[in-house]
This record gives sequence, C-alpha cells and structure tokens, in this order.
Amino acid sequence: MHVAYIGLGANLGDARAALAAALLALAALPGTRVLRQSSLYRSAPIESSGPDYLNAVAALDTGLGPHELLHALQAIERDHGRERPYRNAPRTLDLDLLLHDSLTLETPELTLPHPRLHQRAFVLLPLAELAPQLQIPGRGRVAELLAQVRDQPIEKVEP
Ligand code: PH2
Ligand code: MG
Ligand code: MG
Repeated sequence: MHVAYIGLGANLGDARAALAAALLALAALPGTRVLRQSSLYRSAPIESSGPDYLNAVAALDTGLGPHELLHALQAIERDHGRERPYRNAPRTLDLDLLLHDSLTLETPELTLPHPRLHQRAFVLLPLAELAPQLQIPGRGRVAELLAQVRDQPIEKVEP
C-alpha cells in the first residue's frame, strides 16, 4: 500500500459541493481509503482567472500505483464536467497528485512531487494541517516551505 496526497481545487460552479463529491469519489476508488482530509481554504486564482478557488488536501491509503491513480483522478475530473480549454483555465474540479510515497518521477504525463506544490500556499497550508513534518523530496519539510509563502493571501473556510 502507498500513502498519496491529493490537492483538490475548484473555482467554477458550486465549488464546495464539487470538493465534497470528489472526496466521496476518492474514497470509492478501488483499494483506496481516505486517511485524512484538510479544512477548506479560499484564495484568489494564482496564474489563473475567474472566481476565488476553494482548495483542500486529502491523504489516501491506496494500492494504486502513481499512473493508475493519476488516470483515476482524471476520470473523476471528467465526471465533474472538467474542460481543459487552455492552461490554468477556471475549473469545476481539479485533482492533483501531489505525492505518492516519497517517489520522484518525471515522465511526460506525470511529475512527482507535483512541480509547483512547494510554491503555493493553497497546497502547503492544507497539507501542513495533515503532515507538517512531511519531507517533500528535493524541497524540504512542509512547515518550512509554508513559512516561505506566508505572503500569499488565503483564508480558512469555516465548516
Ligand atoms: N490552481 C491552478 C492555478 N491557480 N489558484 C488557486 N488559488 N487555487 C488553485 O487550486 C489553483 C490556482 C492550477 O491548477
Ligand atoms: Mg492544479
Ligand atoms: Mg490539475
């Protein structure tokens, strides 16, 4: 089994409902359990446009390998009406594979750890809720990375 971290995001339509449905879909993947889920966070789009995003992170225990899991995430995105008209377009649901154990990987389809996770408060803040001491291969500990993006405005959404 593997521990994988997933970044969830949405900024079109009912983003809160999309993230809740996505968590159920993650829990329903074969051989997969949701170990933990973070709070929801709201932030303005970074290198993107449209309404504010809602973001969260989930930790999975899964028997799926990285590519199998990536394809499963893409299928869930498609089920939620995700379109990809251009890079970083506003989206109904984005599910990013952030980490798969401590695997480092660079293929045309998938880079692990996620290449921008260490630069983004909307990933690091929810991830720090679950695993502040986690080492991101090649980047450092989550809590230390978070300290470096403290200037990015983001707020916790009360449940
Ligand atoms: N995702 C992006 C680009 N910009 N900005 C915020 N605030 N949240 C996101 O999830 C996000 C983004 C590309 O996936
Ligand atoms: Mg993304
Ligand atoms: Mg994505």
